[in-house]
Amino acid sequence: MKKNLLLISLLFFALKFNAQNIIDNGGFDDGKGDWVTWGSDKNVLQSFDVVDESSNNVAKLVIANASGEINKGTLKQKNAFAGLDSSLVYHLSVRAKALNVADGETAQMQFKTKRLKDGANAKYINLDTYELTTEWKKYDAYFYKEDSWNELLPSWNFGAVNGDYYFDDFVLEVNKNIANGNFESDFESTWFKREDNGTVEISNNSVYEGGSAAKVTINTAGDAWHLKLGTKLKIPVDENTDYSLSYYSKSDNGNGKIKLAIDFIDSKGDKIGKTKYVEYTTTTSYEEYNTEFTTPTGTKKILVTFMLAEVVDVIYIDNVNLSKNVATAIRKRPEDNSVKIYPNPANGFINIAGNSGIASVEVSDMTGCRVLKNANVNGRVDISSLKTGVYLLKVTTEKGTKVTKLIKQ
Ligand SMILES: [Ca+2]
Ligand SMILES: [Ca+2]
Repeated sequence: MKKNLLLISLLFFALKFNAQNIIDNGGFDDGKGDWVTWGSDKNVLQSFDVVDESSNNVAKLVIANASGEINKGTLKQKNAFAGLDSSLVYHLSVRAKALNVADGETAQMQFKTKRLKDGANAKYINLDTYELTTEWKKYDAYFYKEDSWNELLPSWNFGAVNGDYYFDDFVLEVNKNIANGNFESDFESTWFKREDNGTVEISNNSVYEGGSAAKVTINTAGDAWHLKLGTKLKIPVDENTDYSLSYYSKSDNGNGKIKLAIDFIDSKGDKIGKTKYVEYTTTTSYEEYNTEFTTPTGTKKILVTFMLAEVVDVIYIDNVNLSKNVATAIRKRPEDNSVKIYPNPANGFINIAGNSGIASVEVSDMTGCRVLKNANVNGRVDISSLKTGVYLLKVTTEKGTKVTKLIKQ
């Protein structure tokens, strides 16, 4: 059920995204396209060409007479993009490398983007800088659209040291709504850490999914506030809405404690309401932990912090995900009292009648385990496979739900 919801929301994002051509010709396969260089210092940025590298077009920019300033070479899209949605996280990635860099020097690049308000008041946001190597490598950046932006102009700064800079496969896409919740890349620009009496790092070992997980080593037990892993970016949410925050976690000794804090932030950036705290104790194998909460009136964004210093252990966290709690919304469907079930007690079949169409019938035992699910019900359900006993029968109709006790004889 949860996977289906995830697929549906991903499909929704994909459809939404496909309607917007955010980065044009990011692979340079049609030449330069709408890519232009910026800055008039031809003495530093010598050339911009699209070159064929093993039957693949890539951008090549040559820097000479470098002054040490990273913004002396900029490659950017010609046209700003106006369609960003402040409720989504964006993931910008590019492959890059640098050749002919002098020994002892390091070529860097920096994601930089121009934000515009009503076509004026241009300001810039800089995300982290990234060190390039002589091998092609993918670099990632994550960001949210701030409410004050109307447009966004993706660009990359580089050029602090002399060399030949190569770029390919610029992609700007919608991300799941926790930036880098899989800890797969660019940890520093999306998560903050506090490291008193321990370390917070990215690990390639004991990963739940993908190549990396967050690893928190607690050397001295004490106050959970002394060791933290938290979202650096505030996560946009809707007010008065049910959410579900989930993650996978385990610990080496099986007693690592996690205190999760969720802070609610208003439009001015101030905390409102009470911080929601939930405590979990991990086991030695990965399990999913899930926290449901409702955003107070006035909430614009949230911050999520894992606090982890109460017990000496090594804790791993992976796949942090936030989703609107559709399951809760379904549970809150109105009761449909027109539904009648007979006979009850029963042993072979039960009949279900009501004023609106029946979508599904579920039977659970008294411990909550589902023992029977039947879609496409034509008013009659076979319960002969159930053991004698008391069950809960849930009928979902077009109007709502009806839950009643069912006795199998
Ligand atoms: Ca290409
Ligand atoms: Ca991962």
